[in-house]
Amino acid sequence: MAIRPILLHPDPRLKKRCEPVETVDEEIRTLIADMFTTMYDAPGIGLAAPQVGVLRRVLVMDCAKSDEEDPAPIAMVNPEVVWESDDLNVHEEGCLSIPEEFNDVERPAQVRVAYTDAEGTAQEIECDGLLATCVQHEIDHLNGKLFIDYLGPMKRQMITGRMKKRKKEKAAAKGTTAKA
Ligand code: K1U
Ligand code: ZN
Repeated sequence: MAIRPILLHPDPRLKKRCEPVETVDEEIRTLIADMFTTMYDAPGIGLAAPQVGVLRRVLVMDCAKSDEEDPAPIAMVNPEVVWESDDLNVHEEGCLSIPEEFNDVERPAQVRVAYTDAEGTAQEIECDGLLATCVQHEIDHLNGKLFIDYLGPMKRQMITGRMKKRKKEKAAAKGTTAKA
């Protein structure tokens, strides 16, 4: 189980719609295992495949509330929101591809998601609270959408400007050139 590098915004791969997975095979199971390792190492509560440069419809999450609570890992292949509530919820969101930036985002408070699990079995789950926020954030990644796309253009441009600067500084420290 390997830690894979997480792509940082702006990167054209984070703006692409990802391709569905046809068969949950060993390659997909290795991707899922690596994504859990990468997410826990970051640390984060979710991670989508495009964030590690793989443009397939795969995500992982663990929204367990605290270190005292048992881990609650969930891997989803080809997730689809099949129902969403009319009532909305505002939650502060962060993103491992946009570190150190946090903003409130309004989304449906509850969603029902159909997906295939790591064994290739069809599943359906009803999500609310942080899990509902997180699963919608991760499914957005699979459609090339970032949480900053919900913000006004001024806020979005400010965050993108700060990220470009940080990427340049990081690349300079490593002696490489920042892409995008
Ligand atoms: O998709 C991602 O970039 C992961 C992101 C998921 C997310 C967080 C908050 C609201 C919606 C979606 C993160 O995990 S950011 C890091 C984070 O939230 C966190 C990190 C350590 C402990 C607890 C939370
Ligand atoms: Zn994210």
